[in-house]
Amino acid sequence: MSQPWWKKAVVYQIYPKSFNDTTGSGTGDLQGIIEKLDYLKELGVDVLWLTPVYDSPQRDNGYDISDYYSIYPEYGTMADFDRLLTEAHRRGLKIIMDIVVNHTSTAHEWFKKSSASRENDYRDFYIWRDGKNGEPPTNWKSKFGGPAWTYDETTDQYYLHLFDVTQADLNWENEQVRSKVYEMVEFWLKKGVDGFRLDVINLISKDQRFLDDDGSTPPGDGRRFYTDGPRIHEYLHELNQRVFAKYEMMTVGEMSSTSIDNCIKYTLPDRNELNMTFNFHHLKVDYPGGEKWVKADVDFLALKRILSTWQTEMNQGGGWNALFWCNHDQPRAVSRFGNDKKYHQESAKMLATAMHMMQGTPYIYQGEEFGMTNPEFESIADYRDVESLNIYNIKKKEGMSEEEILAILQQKSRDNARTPVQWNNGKNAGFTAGTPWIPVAGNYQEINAEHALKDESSIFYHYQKLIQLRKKYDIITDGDYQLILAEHRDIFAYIRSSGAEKLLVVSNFSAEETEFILPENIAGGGFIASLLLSNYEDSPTDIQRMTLRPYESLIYHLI
Ligand code: TEU
Repeated sequence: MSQPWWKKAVVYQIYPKSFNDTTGSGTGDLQGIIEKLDYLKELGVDVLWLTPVYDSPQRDNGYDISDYYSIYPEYGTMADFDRLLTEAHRRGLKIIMDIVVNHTSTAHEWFKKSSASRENDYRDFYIWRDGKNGEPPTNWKSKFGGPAWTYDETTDQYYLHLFDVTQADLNWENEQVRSKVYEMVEFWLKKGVDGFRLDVINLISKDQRFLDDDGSTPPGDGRRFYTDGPRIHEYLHELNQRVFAKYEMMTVGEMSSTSIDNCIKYTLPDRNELNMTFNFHHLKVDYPGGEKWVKADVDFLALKRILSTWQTEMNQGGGWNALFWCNHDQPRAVSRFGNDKKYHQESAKMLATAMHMMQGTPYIYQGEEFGMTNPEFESIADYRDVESLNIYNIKKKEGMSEEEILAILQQKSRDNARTPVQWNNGKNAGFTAGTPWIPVAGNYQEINAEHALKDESSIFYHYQKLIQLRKKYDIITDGDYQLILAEHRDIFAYIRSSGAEKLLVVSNFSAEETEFILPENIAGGGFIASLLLSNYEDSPTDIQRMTLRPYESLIYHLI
């Protein structure tokens, strides 16, 4: 069965600000990406996802766009972008852009006009409402802390911002807004980009009654009262039919606090909305009661249950998952789910195997391919992220000690994934000749790309092999998924099956040895098992009963 190309593709996410600086500005740039294209080709990825490179005041590192049609000057020029696209395509690499159309920066021309008076052509480009007895229109909270409405004295109304106060939500009810967005999307497609990651796209439709949050949202589900809104599927289908349908391209929607039913609807091919979705439920298993800003351990059984539910239900529903452990908003995977000290290599490889052998399109976040870790910053002066700095100030006001807040940020801050890519053991890890916009992690002399490339047993080459397996075995793309040993407290194991062919993927998520016994209903299958990949040199070949070493992770082909 011929599958669309993006079902066999592997995507590499680039956060340009921290990727590679060629000017000495301390900020990464587009030329810096061009200089690493051969490295990415060597890894074997197919698509590069660039987080926003448009002009922006950089309050939220580009997710606050002030001009969709120009490049943020520190990253380079439109000519640099065109050259990057050409050089990537020349190497058979596709590029998808990050579009942020739930909101713009308040520095965008549209917002400047909209906020100038109550009566103008742009007023309804954003969401303005009267206050209630001197209070905001609803009790909604910004994702970055504080109220989601800000009062504007000039026009004596509040505007909505689900994120930072400088990120004003667009009013998608306004057909003019939708037309402007579709026009912009097509501008980039006509330049030759190969698709888009759509930022918090399930927030663009708001229930026009603007009801208060009544607290009924189940913990851990974040903001269900304003996600997957009443017209979301209508808007995505319109965007698809007006623009996407005319191009051979790929789309992935970032879905904040969403549901499986909606993600099946977003990605069912004949609904013509999106190709795949990111959901974050598996990345909230260390949010006790849904609360992110506390130090907490990972709930491993919940992690396995959630990953498996999304595998089976999206597969049965005809949907398609984006697979990922980390991105620019999440802590580094090996620090969060693995062991970034004693078992750094073994656990980073284990996480890669566990994620990449599932059904979906895998995403590798810059530096993940050689095991970059959380930086363990010890001072608030090292942090840059607007969300983290807001939370720091809020917790301080609430009386939390500096030490406790810093311990929480060390574990949960988005800056954990935003430190400069560690290219080598030279000054600033080879990221910049200048002063990096954010400190480099202290372990760059041991953990860097150059060192990984010289070590044939490195994490880099483990990722390279996983990508090669995906190209070779259709079962990874098409096979069904079945979790086994669901209650095992250390092992995450699953079976992929396609007819008589199976893959057995077994991962020890603990730092202790543990016993693996193949379940009866599989053991008697009369198959021959061949080991396809391991993260240890001498792994067992008899799969009936195995003693797994710390973070040992194995892929067997059963046929
Ligand atoms: O992220 C959406 C979002 O909710 C993030 O804030 C993230 O899930 C949260 O911080 C985890 O606690 C997207 C972008 O990926 C993020 O970088 C932007 O800050 C945000 O939207 C606003 O555009």
